[in-house]
Amino acid sequence: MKKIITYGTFDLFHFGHLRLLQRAKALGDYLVVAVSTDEFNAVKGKKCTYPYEHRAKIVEAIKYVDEVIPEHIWEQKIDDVKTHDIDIFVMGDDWKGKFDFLKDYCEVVYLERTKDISTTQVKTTIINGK
Ligand code: C2G
Repeated sequence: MKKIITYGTFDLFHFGHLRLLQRAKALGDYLVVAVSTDEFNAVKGKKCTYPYEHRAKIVEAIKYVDEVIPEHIWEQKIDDVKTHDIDIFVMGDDWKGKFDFLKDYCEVVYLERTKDISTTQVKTTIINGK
């Protein structure tokens, strides 16, 4: 069984998130998603609309996702890859190169980011009412 892992905040879940998870799952048989906790998002400088519990439950409900774990710190990735026996680490290509150190432990794949959608854009659209 080929196991995949990816990480993210997944706030205000949108089509870009869905396409990332869909393409990540297509690379293997089992997809683990590490969802950033509210505390870790503060470290990332991200203010979430939805709390961790809600973001994790929404991601867990996505048919491509097999398991959700919390992302507490930047440094947990090597342990996660080992603990979950991961074959492929996947991120959107806005992170290209940032996690190449994981190549010592698993395959690293950066998938093209979906254009013209982001959590920030969703918020702006709602605020501006258009
Ligand atoms: N993404 C995408 N297309 C978009 C928006 C996001 O492919 N239009 C991808 C991102 O590249 C990322 C995933 O969806 O792989 C989750 O995006 P975010 O929730 O913004 O995650 P981020 O804040 O980048 O957290 O340790 C890694 C971090 O936790 C990543």
